[in-house]
This record gives sequence, structure tokens and C-alpha cells, in this order.
Amino acid sequence: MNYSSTLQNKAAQSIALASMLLIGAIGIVQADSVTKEGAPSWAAYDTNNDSSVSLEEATTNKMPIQVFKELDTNHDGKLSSDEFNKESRPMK
Ligand SMILES: [Ca+2]
Ligand SMILES: [Ca+2]
Repeated sequence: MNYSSTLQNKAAQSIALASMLLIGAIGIVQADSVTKEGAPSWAAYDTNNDSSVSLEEATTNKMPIQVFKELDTNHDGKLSSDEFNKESRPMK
């Protein structure tokens, strides 16, 4: 009797299906928020449209915390569009 191996098979199939669905969902989210340069725009980070990007909004959109801290030049814990746009203009 191989009842338990049949159960394992079904579990494996379920996990494989869930993984495919998850990968598909992630792909859709990325296609939606990534610009042609390969990085989300500032507007895409500002998900609640309050004209600033919080650390939570940044990390939700996959910005590393280290990058956020570097961009937040006035250290108020939020990124303005000016601060964000400095990323593409490397001036000291
Ligand atoms: Ca915001
Ligand atoms: Ca700031």
C-alpha cells in the first residue's frame, strides 16, 4: 500500500503550484513598478501619495535600507523627490 507516498505526491504538487502562482504574482508587481531604467520611479515608491517616501514604503518596494539612508540627506526618515533624484545625479 502506498497511500502515504500518494499523499506526499499531492503535497508536492500543491507546493509546486503555489510557487508558480507566487512567482507569477511577483513578476506582475515588478512589471508594474519598474521603469525602463530598471529601477522604480520615486512616484512608484510613494504608495500613499503623500509626496514623501517613508522607510516602510522604500523597503516595501525593495529599496535596501542602506540606500534609503544614503538618499535621506536631511535625515528626517523620509525621502523627498529632490533627495531621491540625487541618486541619478552623482554630485558631491
Ligand atoms: Ca508616502
Ligand atoms: Ca529626507
